[in-house]
Amino acid sequence: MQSGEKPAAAAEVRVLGSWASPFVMRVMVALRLKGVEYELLQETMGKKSELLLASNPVHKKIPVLLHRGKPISESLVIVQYVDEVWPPPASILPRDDPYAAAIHRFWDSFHSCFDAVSSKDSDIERNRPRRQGRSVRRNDNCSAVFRGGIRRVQQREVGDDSIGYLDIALGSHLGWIRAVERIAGVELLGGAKVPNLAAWADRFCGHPAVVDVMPDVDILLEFTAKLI
Ligand SMILES: N[C@@H](CCC(=O)N[C@@H](CS)C(=O)NCC(=O)O)C(=O)O
Repeated sequence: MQSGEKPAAAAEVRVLGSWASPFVMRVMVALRLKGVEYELLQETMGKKSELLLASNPVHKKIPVLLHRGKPISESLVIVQYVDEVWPPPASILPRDDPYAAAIHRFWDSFHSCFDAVSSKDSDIERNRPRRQGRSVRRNDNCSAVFRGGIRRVQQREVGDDSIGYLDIALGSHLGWIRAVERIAGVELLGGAKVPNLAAWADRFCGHPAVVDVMPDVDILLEFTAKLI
């Protein structure tokens, strides 16, 4: 259990996941924003528990949210479920503005480009140094996509440090993006190159709902080294 994780009362809310997964992180951040207590059931890398196979028989992937025993899969589906089940004041998607909510959902559809960087089949994770630079360059246009998405979330009022759906969808990848920067020796989110984006990333990582679950880069690097 990561520091800060709270055991749920009678395990009403459980998350099948792993501390290192950006998709699981989305769920943990959403629950924390809402102040919902949950229990994280750590899945072991390379193995799938009976509970996971029974709860997500279609994709067999984490995260799965178990709410009073009922399973829900797909991180962003879970984030929207959490937003609907647990009431404001913390709202994840704009409640009274369907257009703004649609824009958030539009931008989240680009998250898949980050999967290419962090998936276990990527050149980076398979430690193919000559191809790593190419992989990162190919994925550098991700930061352009990222900027587009973040521009949308930055249209909130000055001084409003709240985080919402798109922050969660994109920001949960920041730990791995920083790990990739270190592995490949490139700067994707550097303050000199993309100052607004870097400021957003720092703000997201420092948010009380995020700070205890955002994995430390050194620990992610150790974790990656064990995989390859
Ligand atoms: N689209 C899924 C992606 C989930 C995903 O890729 N989870 C990874 C862990 S980061 C997983 O369970 N991998 C195991 C596998 O692919 O068998 C979501 O958003 O929940």
